[in-house]
Formats: sequence, structure tokens, C-alpha cells
Amino acid sequence: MSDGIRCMQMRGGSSKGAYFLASDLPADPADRDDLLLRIMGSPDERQIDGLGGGHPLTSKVAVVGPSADPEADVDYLFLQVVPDRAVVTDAQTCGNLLAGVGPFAIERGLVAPLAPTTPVRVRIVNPTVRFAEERVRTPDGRVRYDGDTVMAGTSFPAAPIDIAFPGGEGSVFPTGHRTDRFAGVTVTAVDAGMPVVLVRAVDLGIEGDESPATLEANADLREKVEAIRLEAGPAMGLGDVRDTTVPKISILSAPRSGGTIATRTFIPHRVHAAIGVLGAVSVAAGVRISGTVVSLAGETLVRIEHPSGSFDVGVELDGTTLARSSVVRTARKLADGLVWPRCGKATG
Ligand code: NQM
Repeated sequence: MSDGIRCMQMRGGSSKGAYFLASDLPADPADRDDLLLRIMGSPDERQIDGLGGGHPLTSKVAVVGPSADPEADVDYLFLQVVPDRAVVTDAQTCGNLLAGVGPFAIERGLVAPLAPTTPVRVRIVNPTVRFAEERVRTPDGRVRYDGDTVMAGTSFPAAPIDIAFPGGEGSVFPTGHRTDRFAGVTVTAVDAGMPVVLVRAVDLGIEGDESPATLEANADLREKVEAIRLEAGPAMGLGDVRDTTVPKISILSAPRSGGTIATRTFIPHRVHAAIGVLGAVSVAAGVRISGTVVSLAGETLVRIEHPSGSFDVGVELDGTTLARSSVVRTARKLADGLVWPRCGKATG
């Protein structure tokens, strides 16, 4: 390790993370996670001694390698490195970092570029196997990062990356119900790629357009959200969720800027500056199916308002099953080289 470890830093969607080839990391998960804590600078809420940015959205890792599945070009393992605790969790995936997986796979030679775009078929290996297809702009056989697409979460335009998710087999309602009552509040538990609990803002005594900082400063609200989450987790088949990052809680209210629905999302203890990609797909599925806490009949396009703008999700549903979803993201290579982990054990 004294020679450094190969790593690319990328903005993926509205998140930022460290991307590694699986072959550049230890195969043993405990050794890998210990190394990642030392690379990212955890446990320390500022992550001053590592690459992490002191927030869940900037403390993310993508591990990418060739896929053994004929349906995919690459496997993508997502790991959330918790800033202030010595915890690395694979309990969720991340659709924002996924945006960078296609470009990274091309840059590292795992997928040969075509012109003008290169399709990259990704097998998302955690928390359960699912697939995504990305279309990366590669006009002259190289990844093109610059472009005109502006995506809420960053004000800088970049080249679009189209991402499509085929649907799953089962219902998007993991409890088997369109509404449930947890901690005295009626909610909809939905999983169309990310487990999310949908709650009406009015049922939590808030407006739903507060800033993330205001929501994070509201101790009563945080307590209520956590109480809902801890009851929802086992009912959603996630077990005891005290130490994991799922389910997320999306608080819904009427749109303010011409969108379909307004959201504020606890992920689960900080409030997202925007909204996660698969989190948004889950919200979109939840609002387009009848009988949920907020059912809104309408087109396949769902415009989700969030603290920094809005996010368009295409959702095609077949009853309570998601047939297909699609989003447009951007990603950018920020740095490529070697990273040096701090010495010793992460918790030592
Ligand atoms: O839901 C943050 C993010 C995410 C996850 C989170 C994500 C997704 O914005 O697919 O992208 O919800 O923890 O990166």
C-alpha cells in the first residue's frame, strides 16, 4: 500500500465519490472496508484526513469490475462510507454515483468506446442484483464530459448520460400495502430501486418547503422521522435499520414551481440537498399508483421538486410493478491517480 492505490474521483450526478477497479482493492470485505475508511478520512465528521467531504453525498465509493453476467459489461458495487462513524455499508446502491460508472468503465478499458455514444450495461450488485443501461457520449472514441445539460444539484453544465432501469418482477410495495401506519403516522413504503417511506408534510406538522438546514435543526421532526423509519425498516423486510442508511424518508407536499410533487428527503439523518436517483424513482412510482399517501394520476414523466431544483423521472408502471424507469444525469472526472490511505486500523 505504500505505493498508493489507483483511484478516480468523480462527480456522479449530484454526489461525489471515489471510483476503484475491484482488482485494485482487497478482496476481503472487512479489509476493503477498513482501507476505505482510511482513504475517505472516517470516522471524523469533517473527514479532514481523507478524500471524503464531510457529508454522506460526498463520502461515497464505487467499486467496478468486469461482469461475469452475459447481460452486463460491468458490475457496480456501491459503498456508503459514513463520515463520522467507522461504518461502511452496502445496504443501498446509489443512482447518482452510477452515472459515473459508465465513463469510468470506458476510461479504465472495461468497455470499448463507440461513436458517437457508448452503451454500458451495468449490473448493480447491491443491495440486490438489478440492471441499468447507460448511454455515454463518446463522439471521437473518448468520453466527452463537457456539454450543455444542466442538472439540479450542480449549476455547471456537462454532457448528458441517459440511464434506463428495466423494471423488477414484483410489487413496489414491500409491506404488501399501499399505506401503513408507523409511529402513529400514515405512510407509503415503496421500493422501486431504493427503499423509501413517503410521508405527507402536513402529517409531520411542517410545510414541506423548508431548507435542509431548517429541517435538520428541528429535533422533534428528526425524532419523529427516525421513529417512523425504525418501525418501517422491519416491515419493509430490511431488519433492524438503526445502523443502516435505508429506508430514506421522503416528505411530500404540493409542488411550488410547476412540478408534480415537492420533496424533502432524510437520507436518513441528513437532509438531501436534492434527491437520490433511485430515491426519486421510488417517489415517482409511489405518486403514480392509486391508493398511496399521495396519488396523482398523470403522465409517465414525474417532475420531482427538491431543495435545489427539480428532477424528471420517467416511470412506466404495470399495476404495482415498475416496468421501466429512466433519468438523465451528468458526471465528471475530477482527478485520476493514486491515493494514500492513513496507516493503522480505521478504528485503532
Ligand atoms: O437514490 C443519496 C445520492 C443518494 C442516493 C442517498 C442515490 C439514489 O444522491 O439512487 O443516488 O439517498 O443516500 O447520491
